[in-house]
Amino acid sequence: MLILLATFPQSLLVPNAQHASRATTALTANTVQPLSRASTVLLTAKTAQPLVLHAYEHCHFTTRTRLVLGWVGMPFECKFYGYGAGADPAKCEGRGYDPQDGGTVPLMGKKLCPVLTGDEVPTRDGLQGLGESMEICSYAAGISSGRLAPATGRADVSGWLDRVGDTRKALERPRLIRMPVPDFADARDVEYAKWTHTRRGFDYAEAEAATPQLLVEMQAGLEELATMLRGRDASRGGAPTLNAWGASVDDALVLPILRSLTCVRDLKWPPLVREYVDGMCEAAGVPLFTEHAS
Ligand SMILES: N[C@@H](CCC(=O)N[C@@H](CS)C(=O)NCC(=O)O)C(=O)O
Repeated sequence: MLILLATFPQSLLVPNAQHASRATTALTANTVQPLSRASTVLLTAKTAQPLVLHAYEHCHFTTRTRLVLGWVGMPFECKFYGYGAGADPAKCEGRGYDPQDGGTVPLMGKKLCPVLTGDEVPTRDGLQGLGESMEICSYAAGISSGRLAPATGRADVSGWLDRVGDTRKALERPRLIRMPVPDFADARDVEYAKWTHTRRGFDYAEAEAATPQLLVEMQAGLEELATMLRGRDASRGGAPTLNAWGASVDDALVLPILRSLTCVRDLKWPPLVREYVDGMCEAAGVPLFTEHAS
């Protein structure tokens, strides 16, 4: 009699201990199969692979998905890429590297994060993962037992995001590329990032030189945001939230911006807004850039 036992330690399925509660739902076991008259049995265990979020650490869209997956308690691993990996130097004026097999190119045919992969994740058009941050968020909230309210479409939220857009980009872009993150570990990653923005008219030196004025503008924006926080989420450490009923997708639109702004050393935060970014990011297990702010 031959018995093959396949075991799958929980630690392999649950890289992030805080998401352990949903780990077992990913594990399915086959029943014992008789293989021959000699009553040889093969006992196998089949397990779904853990969800993998293909990610850039600095990317707002990726952060949005990390927040939502974290809040709803979905177990996943992040796989980070160099920002220039998968960009084709022939199409990017010499910037980028590994255009055939870098980044998410083998999964999606192009370099773009975030992408969610896993046995159960719905894909289409022959792609190997689910792209688009809002689709990933909707999928996670839709299949999870974790609670997350949908977006409200609040006009003050979209208006605020629009109004602070230029200011926060000018503050965060020169600083994010200095963060010790996998995205910018290689000089070619930084070069690619700078190229993508400068060719659209962004000036890194000008932005850094304008820091004092940008800080004034951004601090006014944060003061305004403080007046838009209407509630707290008791199930997520009592952290402040945009809506009275607790965390919602509205928060997943605003918090990635605030998280990026933690790379700006001299930015003064209204206490409520700082509590918001600290508490809600911690509830999702998303680290801030504060330690390396410049
Ligand atoms: N609509 C997409 C946008 C994702 C996106 O723009 N991701 C950026 C990183 S922040 C990217 O991968 N860009 C590829 C590049 O710049 O080379 C989503 O919401 O997921």
